[in-house]
Amino acid sequence: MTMSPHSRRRFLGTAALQSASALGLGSFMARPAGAAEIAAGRTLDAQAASPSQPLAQRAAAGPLPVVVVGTGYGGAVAALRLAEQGIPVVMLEMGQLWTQPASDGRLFSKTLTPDGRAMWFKTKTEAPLKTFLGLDIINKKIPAYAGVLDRVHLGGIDAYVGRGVGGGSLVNGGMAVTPREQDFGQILPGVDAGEMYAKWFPLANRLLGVNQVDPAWFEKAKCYRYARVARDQAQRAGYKTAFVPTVYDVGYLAREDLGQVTRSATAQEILYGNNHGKCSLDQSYLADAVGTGRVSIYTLHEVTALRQAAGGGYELDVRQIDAQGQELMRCTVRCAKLFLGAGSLGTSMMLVKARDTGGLPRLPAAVGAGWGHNGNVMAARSNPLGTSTGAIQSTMPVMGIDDRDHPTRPVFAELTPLPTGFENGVSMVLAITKNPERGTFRWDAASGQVKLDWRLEQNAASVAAVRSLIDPINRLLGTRYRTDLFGGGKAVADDFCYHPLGGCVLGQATDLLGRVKGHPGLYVVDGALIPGWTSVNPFVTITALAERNLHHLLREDFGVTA
Ligand code: FAE
Repeated sequence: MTMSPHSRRRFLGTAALQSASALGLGSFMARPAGAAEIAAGRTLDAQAASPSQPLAQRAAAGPLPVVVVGTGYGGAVAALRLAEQGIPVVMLEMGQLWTQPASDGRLFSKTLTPDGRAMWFKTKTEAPLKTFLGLDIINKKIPAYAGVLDRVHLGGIDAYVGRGVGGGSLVNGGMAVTPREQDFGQILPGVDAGEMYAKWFPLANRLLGVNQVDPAWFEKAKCYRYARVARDQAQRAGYKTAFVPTVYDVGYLAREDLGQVTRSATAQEILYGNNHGKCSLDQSYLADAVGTGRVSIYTLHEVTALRQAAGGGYELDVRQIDAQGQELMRCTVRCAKLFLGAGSLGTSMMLVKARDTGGLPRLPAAVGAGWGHNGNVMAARSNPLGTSTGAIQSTMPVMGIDDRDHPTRPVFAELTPLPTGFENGVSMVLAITKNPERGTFRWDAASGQVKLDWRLEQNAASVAAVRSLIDPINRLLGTRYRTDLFGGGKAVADDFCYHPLGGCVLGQATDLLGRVKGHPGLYVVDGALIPGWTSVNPFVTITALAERNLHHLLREDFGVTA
């Protein structure tokens, strides 16, 4: 058997990520293996992962060349591209590795019977839907544990984020949408669109494993009845619709629909993790990164503070916990170069704290500014009596109402399921609207925390936009908004978002490659760079931008010549 260098690396990295979890390693890297071993399939045993030296020991030996904080999209791209140039990388991730089933045979808990794996140290789940028919039957009590989904309360709005090796890729809806080229200039002014669409978007799509359902299959799939119903209604109201690409394996999904494989998307799984079918980052970029043999990942290691190191580079205070939240260790790590990939919230909050409490006092005022939520709002409608939306609904949306050409309120509204497992007659959307409002993170000395200045009223433009899209459908069909789902009688859910973006905006807090202004060796690589809106779901853009930035940074700051 011969393997290309890329498949060999992916194979080795996947094996290491799986066996690290089986061995219960909180820090690990791939054991370098010879081609003969790989060809013989012998790396898929428990030896494929080697425990990394404990972080405190490693830190005591001197400064590390590169630390990457966070293992989401931006962090994963940075780790892969640095490591394949021969640079050793330490990744610090506050969440767990999710690659080995627990004693019930599952990686993640079931959506309708969640346990501690569902959420990050909550004692009750906090799902986007609060009630059904006004009844408090959705959220369940769970033990506090280092689970995979967090809902961060930011005052005027809550934001959902993923916690674990793979960040948001572990919990997201897999919608992998490249923005239209004609919108790109408004999203990331200053970035060469020609280069992005010729090189970095195609590369990101390929490595993320983006695929699309076969339109003919979609027309007959049981699990997309809900989407066909909503699409047909939208088209009758005069709207355009479009297929939405996904990182869920559409071949697997087709077999689920036929009942041939273990169900995941068709068994309500999404927010608390998919046990099958989805190509999360631990199966793509992170597997490739770990497969280089140069990337160590330290899980349940949270960075709590940053500062300038005497004599150059950066110092990080790190806290290690166990999965029950018990503190195991604290240490300080020094590094020459620091890549922040902790997500819009994580990266922005870390930097604002560092600026305003003296760790990095010269950080620009633009750090913490320009936060937005991609105009995310959800809304649901009833359907005419007797309309079947299907008892089994795929959680992976693959169709959207495309009203991005509207002159005053562009909207892309993905048709999302309400996967209760029984006929519920609801049609729901996750809308991405263009909302000009922005929030700012600031240090609050009284609470000793970073807060986001964002008021609920700042969502008014998004609520108005989605209502203006859906009202005509309701008028046409004689249907109504469902006000029994989001709490407080709301027709449009405007108090949470899935797409926090910005806080360290490209070209404002950083230069046009993500270098933090005035701080050599400090880089932002994640959604914090995106100025609050991407016109579509953001992870493809975050990944492609990170690919572009790393390509140029390696040449300009790391002396890579090829
Ligand atoms: P992210 O993926 O959030 O990764 C950051 C990582 O850093 C996480 O693993 C954190 O645990 C870790 N971290 C944070 N702070 C620290 C610290 N102090 N120390 C150590 N580690 C830390 O960042 N986007 C789409 O494009 N399509 C979708 O269908 C979609 N659906 C979504 C559904 C849900 C429920 C959620 C939560 C998000 C969804 N998103 C979707 C958004 C998408 O997942 C998100 O934009 C990206 O994950 C952001 O990528 P980043 O690299 O910025």
